Amino acid sequence: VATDTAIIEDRPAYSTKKNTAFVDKLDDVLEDYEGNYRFAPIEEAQVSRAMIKRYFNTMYERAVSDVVIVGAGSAGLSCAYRLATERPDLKVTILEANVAPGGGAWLGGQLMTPMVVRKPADRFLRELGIPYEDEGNFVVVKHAALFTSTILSRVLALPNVVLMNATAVEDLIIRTDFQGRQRVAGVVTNWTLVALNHDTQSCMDPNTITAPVIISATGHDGPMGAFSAKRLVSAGLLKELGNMRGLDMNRAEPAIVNGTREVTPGLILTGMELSEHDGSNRMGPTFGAMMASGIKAAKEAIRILDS
Ligand code: AHZ
Repeated sequence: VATDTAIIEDRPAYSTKKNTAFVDKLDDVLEDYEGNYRFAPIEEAQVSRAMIKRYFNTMYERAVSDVVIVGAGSAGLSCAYRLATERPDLKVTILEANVAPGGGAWLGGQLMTPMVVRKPADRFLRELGIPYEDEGNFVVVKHAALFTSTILSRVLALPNVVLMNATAVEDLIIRTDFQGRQRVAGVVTNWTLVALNHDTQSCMDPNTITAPVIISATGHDGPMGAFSAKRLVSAGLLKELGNMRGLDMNRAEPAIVNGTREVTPGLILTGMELSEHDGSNRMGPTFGAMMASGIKAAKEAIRILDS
């Protein structure tokens, strides 16, 4: 009786004369086959195993990470890019509750597509090779998705980065040392579809990832936002939330960048989550502070890890 692995492995390699010839353009094959386009054969189980093996190996390996970034919006992605390029030795694990990473950075303001970035944050756009129009004190990227898709592709191409989307952080791991000091030492995770159904199903226990540094970039309050800041309050590590104040672009952007820091041992806040923690203003649709705050959070993480 053949085992299922034998069935898969006994298949001859796909080799027709035309297919073994090196072609670097799919168009050439399409033309060659003149309406008889074929794929190399595959077993359904090979597809399942190709995904399962990698996904669960990744979960296994990243159960202990060097840095976990919670939230893949503009701040979280900017942070991941700087951290993982500057320190290729670090295992950087990004957890994003949504299926689509990118947070609010697929659009500019009021569902319009251009993205405004105040100087000097335009330097980051040049570093990433993202074109823009210069308007003097600020620049405009023609479509926010150009920024987000570019930084996402750069981040995902880095070998030390893992992004687990559709995965929500449900809680923080908080340890107390022998002197009674508390430290954030990891995150409690669940697939978002599970996290959204705790009210409808009996106990569906979570999973964990431990790391010496957690960077929370979950945005301002909303269905999922400001997650870690709110948890600090309910865990007794923060007396109360500052609550995000009204819109003031000139106050808000420097406040977020300059305030980016380790707010409690082991936990760095970046991006708009910080406005809920500190009670700083919102800036509305200008994104330079998200990039600069993410970069500052990366530097802060490196400082903590190296200390
Ligand atoms: O899905 C969220 C989003 O992609 C994700 N997230 C939130 N809670 C999570 C959780 N587990 C995992 N518990 C979670 N992921 O975090 C991401 C936050 O992205 P964002 O774009 O909302 O925040 P940001 O701080 O990167 O950027 C804010 C952009 C804003 S808001 C604003 C204003 O309202 O004035 N102005 C700007 C520039």
